[in-house]
Amino acid sequence: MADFWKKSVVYQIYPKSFKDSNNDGIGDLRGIIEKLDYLQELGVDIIWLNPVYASPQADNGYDISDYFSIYPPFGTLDDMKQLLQESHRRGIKVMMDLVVNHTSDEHIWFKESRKSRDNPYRDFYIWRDARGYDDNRKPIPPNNWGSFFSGSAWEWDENTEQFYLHLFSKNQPDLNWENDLVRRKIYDMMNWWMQMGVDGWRIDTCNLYSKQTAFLDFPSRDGEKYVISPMYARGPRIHEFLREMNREVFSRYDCVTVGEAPFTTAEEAIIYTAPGERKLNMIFTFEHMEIDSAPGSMNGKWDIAKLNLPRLKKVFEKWQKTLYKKGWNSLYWNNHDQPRIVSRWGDDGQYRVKSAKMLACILHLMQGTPFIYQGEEIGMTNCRYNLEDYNDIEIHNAYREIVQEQKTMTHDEFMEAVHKKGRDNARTPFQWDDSENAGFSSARPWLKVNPRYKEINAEKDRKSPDSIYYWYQKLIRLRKEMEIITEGDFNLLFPDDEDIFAYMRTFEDERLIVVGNFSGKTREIELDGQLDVYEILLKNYDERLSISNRITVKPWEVFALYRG
Ligand code: TEU
Ligand code: CA
Repeated sequence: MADFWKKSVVYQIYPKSFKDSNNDGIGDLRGIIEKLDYLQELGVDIIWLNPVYASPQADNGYDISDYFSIYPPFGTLDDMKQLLQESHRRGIKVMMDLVVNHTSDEHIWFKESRKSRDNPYRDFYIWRDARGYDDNRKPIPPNNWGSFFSGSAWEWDENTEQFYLHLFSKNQPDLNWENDLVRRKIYDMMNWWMQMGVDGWRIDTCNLYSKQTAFLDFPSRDGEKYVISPMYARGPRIHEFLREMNREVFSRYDCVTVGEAPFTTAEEAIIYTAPGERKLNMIFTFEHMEIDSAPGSMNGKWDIAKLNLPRLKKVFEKWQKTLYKKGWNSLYWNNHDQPRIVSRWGDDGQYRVKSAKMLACILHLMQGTPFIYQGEEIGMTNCRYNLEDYNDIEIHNAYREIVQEQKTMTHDEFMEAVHKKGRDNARTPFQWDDSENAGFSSARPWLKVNPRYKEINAEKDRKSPDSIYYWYQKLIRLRKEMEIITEGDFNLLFPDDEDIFAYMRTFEDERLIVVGNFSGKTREIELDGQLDVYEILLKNYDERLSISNRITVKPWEVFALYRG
């Protein structure tokens, strides 16, 4: 069915933390199969699986050593085939995670490539000579490019006396997309998975493949030794490559694609997602997720700014209006790289349920395809662990660089930032019930369970009609029932209000007004129009909501008014 993804809701599963079926402390494919009924009852249409391929797990699967086999603790190819079969039997499609900007350094291609300068696989990766040598005869990297995981984007290989490029960790060498054979092998691999029955792709760092092949320094700020530049995402051939990927793979199937596109603006998103461009169906933007990073800080995401709601609203307004009738938005608050939204911009204390519902409603009633990250539907929260409890390479590399080397943050300051923004906030085991390890496993999990699992778990939510779970179930259903949600336009209300996020959707004679309070304050608002013809579609307070032009909005309250 054309554009099925426009009325779909995607549920993102981080397999390592979803359900452990064989009690080794690691989530697995059979655990996901066990929970497909749960997902079917929630009403999700598509599952996005984070990488399940063979991997040494340096970056939890984003370092792939074999694209044609499953990471053994997750299961086997037969388990994957059964997961596809069982999902399809329930009317649920499955997207795989495509990680082809880089492989693991344990991939056979890289093992060969690093053997010698004239190895047939040498040109599968990006090798460059040292720019020179310092006084201690230490080789100097070819340029000042920085890794997203701290330090230089170049790693010296003693054996062949050259550097190789890695925009992420040194265990994730970048593939050379200029090499036609590399691209051919990637497309063949993708078609192999599509032939198995995979329904689409979440494309990791989809806009980083094309490099600035002159490999010149990027402009740097004072004291900035390594630069992570937006020019990473503006390589000269990126659109050619994505169009080629569409021609060689996507165009042959009725599939859904979403590209993770760091640095991309709303205007550029049209070039990635306009149907006529024949590239991707939608992209993940990072712009709204960077609102609470102090601008221009040398400590990047770890320098946290307070949420500026007017700025957040303007970002959403820009993406809604720019892509309207031109492209398509993905809609997300959470994923495996982001902290839990109810802790980040809601209230994970006394107003946890109300604020989680408010956040969900504001997101899901906009135009685009919503992505629910596992645990979001039951209001899972951030965790506060000690440094040694964390597993994430991004956290540990940043600690070494920021606290131990640059000393631009103290241990306590950095730990406070990890508790607020660390990726492992999203990666703690799913909280199924209040039994040991939250019902995730009877073995010690690979990452500690969030201690709040006794209070926050799926079993408890499914027993309570007013739970966040059933709120999400209703939002998912409304998307299928109400054309205004998928087709309507978007107009922001009260743009400068620092507490209230409100907007109007219009579709033919239909109107939808959504009002959310992003604060613990009680506020008064004035709504224009003849409100007595509106019905209350959703509200997160039990008390009767009297609809008039002057409305009192309670702490973390959200309501949606509809006129047919
Ligand atoms: O993330 C790409 C990316 O930009 C992130 O590294 C982001 O900058 C960072 O996580 C913000 O904290 C993708 C995957 O989603 C991520 O899990 C992988 O680590 C990364 O690519 C490398 O494959
Ligand atoms: Ca397991």
